[in-house]
Amino acid sequence: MARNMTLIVIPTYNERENLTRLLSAIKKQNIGADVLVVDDNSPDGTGKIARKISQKEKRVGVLHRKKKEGLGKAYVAGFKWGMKKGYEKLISMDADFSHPVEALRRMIKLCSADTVVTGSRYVKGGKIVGWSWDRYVNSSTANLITRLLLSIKTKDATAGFKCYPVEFFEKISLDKIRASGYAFQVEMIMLAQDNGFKSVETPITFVDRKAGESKIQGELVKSAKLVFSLAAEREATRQFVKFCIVGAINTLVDWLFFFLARTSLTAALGTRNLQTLKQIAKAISFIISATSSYIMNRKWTFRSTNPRVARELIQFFIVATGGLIINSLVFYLITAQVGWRDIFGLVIATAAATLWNFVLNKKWTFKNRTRLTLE
Ligand SMILES: Nc1nc2c(ncn2[C@@H]2O[C@H](COP(=O)(O)OP(=O)(O)O)[C@@H](O)[C@H]2O)c(=O)[nH]1
Ligand SMILES: [Mg+2]
Repeated sequence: MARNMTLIVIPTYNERENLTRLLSAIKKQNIGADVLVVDDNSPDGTGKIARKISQKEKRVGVLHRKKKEGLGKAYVAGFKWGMKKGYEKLISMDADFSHPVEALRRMIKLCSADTVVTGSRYVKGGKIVGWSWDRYVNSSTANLITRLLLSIKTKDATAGFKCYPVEFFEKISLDKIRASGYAFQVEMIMLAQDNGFKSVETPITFVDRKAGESKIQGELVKSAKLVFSLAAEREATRQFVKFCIVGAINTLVDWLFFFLARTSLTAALGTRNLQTLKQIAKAISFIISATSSYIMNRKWTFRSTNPRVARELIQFFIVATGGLIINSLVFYLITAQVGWRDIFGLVIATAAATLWNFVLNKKWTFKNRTRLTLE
């Protein structure tokens, strides 16, 4: 294989009907890139076909692997090979013509030392051809959930058609990649974002395969699990879950102390001023539950070591008061203005207040900790 700037890595598993045609379609593009086929010992003989072509074409190489270990592992092996050979840009591409060869030149051009390029289905101009309605819904929903869970900015987070600068592989460690299968693509774009690489998307028309079979069946659950565990490892997600647990516990604390205070107040002072006593009981339970919530969030959720506890506590109370106002305001708007049922008002108001409390406490009250969330 000639030393070249760009390497296109194509993992294959039973792609005999596609590979020969794809390799000549790439050749016709005249982009001067080399190609590495990574075959997992395909039972249909794709590996042998690849070997034959590579003997004729100096721009084509093959990596034969012993057994099917998944898309992610095949890519890791291919990228490592390419790094060792000194390529500057590395492309991931499927063997089934879903990724248009016409986009290759554009992607290589857009890719630079600090920019990862995605051939994207979900930006303006991007299209999907040949997918049934339900496959489209499944894929775009999975894409959306993945983006939300991992806060990925790239619109096509599950895209498999990408061009990476070698600097990206030098910065991350390919041995630390967790995904062996389809979640690999998600993990890669997440790593690019987390490591400060720019993400550029160029629209492509994704065409469903006409020959051979998709290998995605049975992979979906595995990939979803990995996305969830990646999300669970993100400090921001962990903090949010902890914050919600603290919130739930202290709602109970709030109720408990409200009843205790109301009972003892009415026992001592009688029920003549019941409304006033209730308000006092509510204030007492708010102070107690907010303080306990502050302690739990300081120690557990945000692990704050800020010595200025009084100041933190005051900030926490200001945020909590704001949360209460938002809670009642949203509830009022939803029920009285929009006219929805109380239960919807309750749910949306609680969600809005929780979000407000979380974001403000994270960015303001306990902000001395945010430094460490990049890990
Ligand atoms: N080497 C290798 N390639 C794989 C494996 N699983 C899928 N592929 C290849 O990865 C690409 C994408 O797979 P495909 O079945 O088209 O997935 P889909 O487009 O999501 O249905 C194709 O080129 C497959 O041949 C695997 O376990 N090992
Ligand atoms: Mg495919």
